[in-house]
Amino acid sequence: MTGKLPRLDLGVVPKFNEGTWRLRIEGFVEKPLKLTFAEVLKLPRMSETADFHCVTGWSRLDNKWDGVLFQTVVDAAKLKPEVRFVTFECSDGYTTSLPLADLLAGNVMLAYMLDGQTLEAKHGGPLRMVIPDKYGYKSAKWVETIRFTIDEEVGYWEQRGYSDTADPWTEDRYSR
Ligand SMILES: Nc1nc2c(c(=O)[nH]1)N[C@H]1C(S)=C(S)[C@@H](COP(=O)(O)O)O[C@H]1N2
Ligand SMILES: [Mo]
Repeated sequence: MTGKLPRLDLGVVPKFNEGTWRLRIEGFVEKPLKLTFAEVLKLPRMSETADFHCVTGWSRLDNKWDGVLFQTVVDAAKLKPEVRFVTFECSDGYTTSLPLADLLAGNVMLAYMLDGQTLEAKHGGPLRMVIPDKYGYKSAKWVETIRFTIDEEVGYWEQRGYSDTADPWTEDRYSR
């Protein structure tokens, strides 16, 4: 357990330029979207307190996140019925993907605040995923593109041997 939220990423912290930043929602959707940060802030807002588990062993309890329920984005984009997976592309070049079904839980969100403050760049600001029931590497920081797909696009760590299901409760760390 660690007091402060430790940091783990590819070593680059992308700069946020609000003028050029867009959240792209694409793939098998009826309504592809390209949202400015201001438009993201106007979406219905939620907050939750969730623990965070990194596959390398540390956890940090009671992070308070503010942002948008992932289901809100799903509804806005109007998915085609054949969608089964979701890929997240981040501005540091990181990617990860999950089954759509894992993202419809009431605790899966896009976050732009942590513990009452604007989400710092080092923790994924301006916008990151928070998926409390998966290992940290599924919670993409600096999300830029959310793509709804039929087949899974295997992510960065998952290509390098980490479990694709990433369930911290069964200590499901590595792919078998
Ligand atoms: N874009 C991006 N997102 C990422 C990563 C990364 O390298 N790049 N690392 C992941 C891993 S392995 C973990 S444990 C968490 C760490 O989040 P934190 O740095 O805010 O603690 O971010 C995840 N999201
Ligand atoms: Mo991690």
